[in-house]
Amino acid sequence: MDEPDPAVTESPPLEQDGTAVSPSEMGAATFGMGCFWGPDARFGAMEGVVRTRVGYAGGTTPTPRYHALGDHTEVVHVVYDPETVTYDELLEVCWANHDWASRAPKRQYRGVVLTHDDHQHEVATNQRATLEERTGQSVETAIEPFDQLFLAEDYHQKYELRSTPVVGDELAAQYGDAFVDSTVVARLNGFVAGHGTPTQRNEVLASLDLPPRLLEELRRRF
Ligand code: MHO
Repeated sequence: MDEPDPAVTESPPLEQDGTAVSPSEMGAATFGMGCFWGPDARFGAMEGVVRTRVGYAGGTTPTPRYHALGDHTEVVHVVYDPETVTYDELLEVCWANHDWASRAPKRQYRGVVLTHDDHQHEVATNQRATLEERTGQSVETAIEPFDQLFLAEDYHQKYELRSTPVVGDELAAQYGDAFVDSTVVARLNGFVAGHGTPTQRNEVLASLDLPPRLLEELRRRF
């Protein structure tokens, strides 16, 4: 198994594979929503999301790994273009796709919104208040300042796509080191999990320069 340096420093996100976007124009959002495989796919399919990564955050243990998490939690870390998708919208997807009303039995799977700045903190606390008012239930999901992301092992990144027969292995080989950070791979990971619209899927497939057999195989999957 690969053991990358777990402490992640921000490298420029990739807009379309290979095109660097200035990190200053991008927003980052981090959510703990239970097992991180599902949120990785869900956010990856969203327009405006330029990169997803899964990792461990929200704790103090120095170098968490999947089998030695310490006090960290599984999170999805999203880099997004604020001109296309807002933090409010990402956060709504977060509430709608995890069990915010219960306390997870393990800290590994707790609900947590890790905010990157004051604006995010304000949006998160406002949305939490609205949710409680609307439902009459209290929110157990924590809202805490983001500190650091420890990148999860390769086999957890884009898990849905990676574990799709044939295409997973072939795309991982095609993309190599770019697999984890690629916008297109994030979309495909979402599509194989059933997310995205037919228009979106066709657009992405049409933009891909892949062997016809691989494209055919992808089409069969969504
Ligand atoms: N359902 C999975 C959870 C893995 S997730 C990355 C399992 O039973 O192992 O924690």
